[in-house]
Amino acid sequence: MATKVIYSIPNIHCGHCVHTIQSEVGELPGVKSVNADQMLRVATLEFEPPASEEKIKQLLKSIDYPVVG
Ligand SMILES: [Cu+2]
Repeated sequence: MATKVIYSIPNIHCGHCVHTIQSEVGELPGVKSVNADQMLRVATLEFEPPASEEKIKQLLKSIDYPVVG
């Protein structure tokens, strides 16, 4: 069963950020969907194993889009 999460990512500030997040996180095995919102500065994701919140957050941090909160 897929898990749905919404992450606050204050570093999102343009369409390039949205594209980077969607392509990088989308390549993580187990990630079913990822939609970043430039206005709200959030990313909505659906994933299942082997992806995990920890792995997704680590990846986002490594590409300079750390999750806040
Ligand atoms: Cu940007």
